[in-house]
Amino acid sequence: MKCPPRPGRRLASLLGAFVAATLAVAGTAGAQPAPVQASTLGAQAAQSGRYFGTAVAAGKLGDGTYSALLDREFTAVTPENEMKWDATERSRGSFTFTAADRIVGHATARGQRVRGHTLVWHSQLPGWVGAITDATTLRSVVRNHITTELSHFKGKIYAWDVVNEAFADGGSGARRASVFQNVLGDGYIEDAFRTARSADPSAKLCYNDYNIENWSDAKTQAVYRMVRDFTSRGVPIDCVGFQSHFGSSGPPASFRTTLANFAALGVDVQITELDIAQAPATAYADTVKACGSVARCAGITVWGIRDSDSWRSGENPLLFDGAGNKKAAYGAVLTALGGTAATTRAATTPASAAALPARFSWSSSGALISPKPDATHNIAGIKDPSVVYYNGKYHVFASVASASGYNLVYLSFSDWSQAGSATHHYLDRTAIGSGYRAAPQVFYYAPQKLWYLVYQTGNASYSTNPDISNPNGWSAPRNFYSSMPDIIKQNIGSGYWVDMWVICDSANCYLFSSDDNGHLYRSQTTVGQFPNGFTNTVIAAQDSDKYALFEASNVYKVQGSNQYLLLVEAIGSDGRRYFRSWTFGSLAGSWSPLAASESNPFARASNVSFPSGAWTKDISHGEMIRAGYDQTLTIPACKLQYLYQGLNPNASGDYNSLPWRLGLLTQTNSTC
Ligand code: G2I
Repeated sequence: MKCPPRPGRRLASLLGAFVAATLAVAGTAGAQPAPVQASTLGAQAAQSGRYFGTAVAAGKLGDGTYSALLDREFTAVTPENEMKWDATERSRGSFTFTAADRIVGHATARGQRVRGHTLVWHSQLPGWVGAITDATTLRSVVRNHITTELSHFKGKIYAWDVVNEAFADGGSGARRASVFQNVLGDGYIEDAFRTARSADPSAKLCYNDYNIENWSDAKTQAVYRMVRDFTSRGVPIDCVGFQSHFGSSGPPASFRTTLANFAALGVDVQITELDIAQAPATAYADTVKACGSVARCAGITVWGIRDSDSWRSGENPLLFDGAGNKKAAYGAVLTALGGTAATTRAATTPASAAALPARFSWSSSGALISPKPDATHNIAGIKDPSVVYYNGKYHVFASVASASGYNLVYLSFSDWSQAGSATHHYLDRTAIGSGYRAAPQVFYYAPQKLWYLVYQTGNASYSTNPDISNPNGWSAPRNFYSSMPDIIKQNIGSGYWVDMWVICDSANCYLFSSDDNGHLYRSQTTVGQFPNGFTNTVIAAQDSDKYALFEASNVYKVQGSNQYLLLVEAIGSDGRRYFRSWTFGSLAGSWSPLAASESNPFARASNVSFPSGAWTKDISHGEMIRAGYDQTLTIPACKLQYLYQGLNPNASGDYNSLPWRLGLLTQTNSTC
């Protein structure tokens, strides 16, 4: 929301004499009691919401030392060989799951998660599969293998390694030659993920590989490009497994960066087969810390329990010696398992199903971000946030407002508990300049490798920056339109042209805007022409009650589905701000109501619980925490989070001087 001021339905509360409002900040995040160190790997990892797992061999479950360590220390298991193709479908159509069932039964009886390993892999593949030369036959064989195996274990598997080691070693970044690659071509990986999602929609679906831990390696980059392509096109992938078979020097220095960069694509990351030659304590600790510093690093699996259980037993690479004694690396791991809280947001939603529920409920943080006035910025409110999670950090852009006008601010932080202490960079000190700038929207425009900041200046404007973390890198404002499109002039009445929003599919980019007069507009250009060429402006949605379709629209792609989500801010019968929602199948398509009424809102004070007394009754202009950060504006289908502006309910006075603060909603009725 923006300047200039205007009365809404909240005349009574907003137009009274200005009262200097003191905002009672309720329950700001942080300040949690220090956790007590647990005495086992699994319990310690659980303190930050992560699992700590091991590879398990069915044949060793009868070994008392082995199973005692397994049951005591680990909260997840991966069958080391028992779910592989040569163990499960030795001849075509004839499936055996006996050994795998033993492991799954042992784990589920003890509440341990199971990682399914692995469905499509060039190794440990029976000869009859490798001998297939006909694509139609092989495709149906692969689909049948995946579907049969996933159906057998349905509901029991936390995450599947759907495709394993599909990329070649060395500097080529090419796919590895295999019967799958050679006969089916690149599309086999995507097909495997789609088949897996249909067979067990409740399991996370991972791509798993080794030598992808060093960020600059060609193999890492190639896998990253594939995952980015998958997430941008809605191919169902939820996680990437980094096997992490390390030499004695441990993980590469860039490992944390690699994990963070993959996580920023909107997938979980997992360390799936960790072992380190000679098991140096610091190398293990470094690996664990890399995971602990990335919120979406869901857990760590070591590839075996005792050195004698290891596939590289000559290198003594594990946490227990052959007799089952803890090695030095064990203590280092236990200590390093502190780490920031894990958040896993991956969608596990079948592409065909309705991805979002028809009702929503939320819990809110207290006010997390407040203005930080300085000598030259006298600021009353911080508003209209846009946010992306990129490179291990949340990057927030927002309007800063006072009676003298609007400009923009930027802050970044790695965890919401640090949001309040982040430095505020005022963008009027950059080439963006002073004067009226408000309601920013940020995204990475992948085709040009540039960040875009879209905002309103009276026109729809934008700046670009090659580095989102450099506030001084933004270019001077440029306009998307030469002037206000005619259709807006004809319909705006006494409203204001506000809240520009860009989203692209693979062919076109769309620019949405509102007029505070009941109309949502949409213009269009091609991905190739963007940011130029926005034409064909149409009314995308309208309401004869302008307060019911007021402003602050967000449009998102829902990950793993064919749905788009539209949110529009409305002013309720009580004068308070809230959001209505609609879905649609294409960006230029027509909308169907989702949670679109005051009694069934997307987000309104009535479906939000607050920490200790509602610090706001308005749920106003904000941004979803996205699954990625590019121009497709992809959001997860589950566990939604929404950064919004709220306000002390007792505040009143000049609209531009109201003390808006930013808080975070977290969905509480997610079904996945
Ligand atoms: O190679 C290390 C790992 C790399 N990533 C994928 C993992 O699945 C892989 O695990 C290893 C197992 O730890 C070994 O136990 O995969 C090997 C096969 O590539 C496994 O070795 C096999 C032997 O080659 C077979 O001769 C043996 O029958 O283990 C089998 C069962 O003991």
